[in-house]
Amino acid sequence: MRRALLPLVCVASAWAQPLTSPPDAPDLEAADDVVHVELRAEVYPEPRGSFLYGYNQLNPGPVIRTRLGDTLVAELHNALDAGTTVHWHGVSVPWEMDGVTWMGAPVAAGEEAVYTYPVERAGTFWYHPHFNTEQQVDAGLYGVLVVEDPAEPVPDAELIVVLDTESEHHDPAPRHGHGRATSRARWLVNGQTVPATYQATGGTTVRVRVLNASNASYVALRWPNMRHIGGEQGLLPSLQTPERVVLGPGQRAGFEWLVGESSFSVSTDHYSLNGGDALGDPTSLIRVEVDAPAPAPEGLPWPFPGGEPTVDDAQADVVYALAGSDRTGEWRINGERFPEVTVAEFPLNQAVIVDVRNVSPTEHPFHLHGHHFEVLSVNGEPPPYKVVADTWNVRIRDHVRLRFVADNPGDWMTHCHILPHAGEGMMTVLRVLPE
Ligand SMILES: [Cu+2]
Repeated sequence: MRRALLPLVCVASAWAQPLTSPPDAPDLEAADDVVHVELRAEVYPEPRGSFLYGYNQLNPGPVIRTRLGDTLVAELHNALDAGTTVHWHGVSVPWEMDGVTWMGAPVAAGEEAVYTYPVERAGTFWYHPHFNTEQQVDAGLYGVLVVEDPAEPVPDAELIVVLDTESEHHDPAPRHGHGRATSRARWLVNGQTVPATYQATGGTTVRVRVLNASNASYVALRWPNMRHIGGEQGLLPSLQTPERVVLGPGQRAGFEWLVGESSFSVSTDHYSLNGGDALGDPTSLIRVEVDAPAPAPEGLPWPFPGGEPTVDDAQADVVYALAGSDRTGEWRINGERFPEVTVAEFPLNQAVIVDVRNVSPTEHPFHLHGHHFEVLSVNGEPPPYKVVADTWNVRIRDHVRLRFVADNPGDWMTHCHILPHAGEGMMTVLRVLPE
């Protein structure tokens, strides 16, 4: 009897395990301004949940935590049976560190590589392979990179939330059917099935950093009294209190929870990349339970930078038309299929206006490597506040104008972050010339 009971107890306690952030990667370097981490890309001996691969036997991979101005040294040990790379999504790294294989080869099975660069902007970034990306990210290779700004206040607690959907490897639907499946995605929070339970203490402030690491599914996050403080590239210009925040694949956001007397639920509306809201009750992702209820604190004094959206009516320097269809499974930028693409070239330090037009029947999170951009306008209207990002969701029929300073020489991928779309060719290259 006892014997039979034991496994049941284990299952029950695993089920009730409270939600925590993924662990930080240990810093192997004594120097204050260097963070040296190891990432071992491995096949799990047996698939873990729905994941086949992981960094350091973890899903999500470890959090790489740095401070503004640090130098990151990340050793990749490729223990997979396939080539891989590490791409640093949202970080303006030197081109050789970007982890793409447009002009080079991946890190072969059994080989090692060292990525090193200074971190020059605070924010919530992430890392993942950029080789066989659709398959390797889906299999579980990703983690969060935090760049802290010492000028920002320290909350009582921090929670890093990585959202992903159960692996699509076993999905019997054809590959280009992902778009239709997405509004019924089965979400995981830091690898746990939902709803996960987070224990918060009354009277405290929690800083929450959220990443959507899924291949092809959107979240439309909601909870009561939402306080949106951070974007992809540091703090927002001012505190925002939206009803909800939509995050497409690859996008991140930062929030502040002022924990008081009552528990609350973080949920997502069903959101289809075939056109936004979909039918059905919201899915609860996280149940925030309050122990020791106490009056909610005031918000922390975040050093919001302020600033209005930039006005720049200049003609676009490059136009990207996003086209394709679920029916054919063909996804193109300007009619071209990566890698047979026209490379747009720009002189160093030019301010570049990118005009993105979505003429397809699905939404596309548009991502630019090596730079951050400002959103000038969406369908002729400036955004409600200054938006600085590296990934922007271009809805069906949207016409978006983006502006960036081409200050990082190299050949930069620019692509849709719905990985099946990128894998089917929705990717191009933008070249910033050396001096
Ligand atoms: Cu797309």
